Amino acid sequence: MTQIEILAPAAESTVTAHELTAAERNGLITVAGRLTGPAHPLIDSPDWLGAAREATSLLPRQLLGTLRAFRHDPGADGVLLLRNLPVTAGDPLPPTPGVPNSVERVPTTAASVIVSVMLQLGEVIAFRNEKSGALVQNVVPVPGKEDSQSNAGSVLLELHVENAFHDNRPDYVGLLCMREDPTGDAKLCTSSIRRALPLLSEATRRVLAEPRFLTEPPPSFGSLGGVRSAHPVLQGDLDDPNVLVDFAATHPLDERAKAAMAELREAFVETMAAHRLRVGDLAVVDNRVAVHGRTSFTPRYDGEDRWLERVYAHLDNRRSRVDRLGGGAVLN
Ligand SMILES: O=C(O)CCC(=O)C(=O)O
Ligand SMILES: [Fe+2]
Repeated sequence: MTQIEILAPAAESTVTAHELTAAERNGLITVAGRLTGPAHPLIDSPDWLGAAREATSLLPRQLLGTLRAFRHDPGADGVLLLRNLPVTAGDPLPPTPGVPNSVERVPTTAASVIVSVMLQLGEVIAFRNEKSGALVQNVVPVPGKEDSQSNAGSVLLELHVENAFHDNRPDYVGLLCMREDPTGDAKLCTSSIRRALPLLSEATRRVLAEPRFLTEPPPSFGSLGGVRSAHPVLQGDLDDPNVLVDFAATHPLDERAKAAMAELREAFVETMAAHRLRVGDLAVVDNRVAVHGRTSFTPRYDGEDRWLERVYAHLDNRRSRVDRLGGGAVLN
């Protein structure tokens, strides 16, 4: 889409949040304690990920139940909002990183928490051509990148399925708030196809279910992104389909397909939930059922800007084996 309209969410999120009790929060600090500290290997090493896989079964019982239920059915919104997660073990948070492609290599409380939670949903993965293949990535505004359609930008980030072009895109995207946007303007926006579908005409649904769309890889993937073939935007059972679209990277192949995509975007905007994430909020987006984006905001680059940590997970490690060199967690 060439013309990017304003995402102007009417109200705060109506997505049900699961707030951890003080005891559950302490339970998470204990789990993170098993994975943090100078004696531990770096996050991207097989040893650390193995330790995190062992630690994940020690998460508080109720949280395990909530995650299992979400995996079974992501609900009408396709988003799970967890609140009151620890992001430090009491020590002060460092300044928000302000450099391109910033990632977390040393296991911190926050990194241990988000990885332990995401490991309950699937296998934690990353992409070699994105943020150097690091499993825990920082989502921060970067000077000079203001206008980019990436998470380093601060202009409106269009609604998208994460890595929509990739055959083995993540099934879940976890975004943990480390520091709130001091201006309050930056909001994670999510829309689900389950809420949008009833707003679409029968004819539009049929067009969206045909292979009349092409999705480009982001420039960072270079030639390894490969040439992808035309795909439908709605996939599977048309009564409850999966969605595959990125409104900044998916191109309709004809006029009718273009109109159908525009109608879909309108339906998404109408049914959108906007989340002003607070410290310790973890939004998990089901990347088959929901799209996400972000409103525009004005960074200050003073170390106090909005800061999220992001981790991907997917469900079928065998399905993706062909893309994971050596059987590791990083996909080509
Ligand atoms: O900044 C946000 O709220 C979302 C950014 C995003 O789409 C991402 O990191 O995948
Ligand atoms: Fe995203």
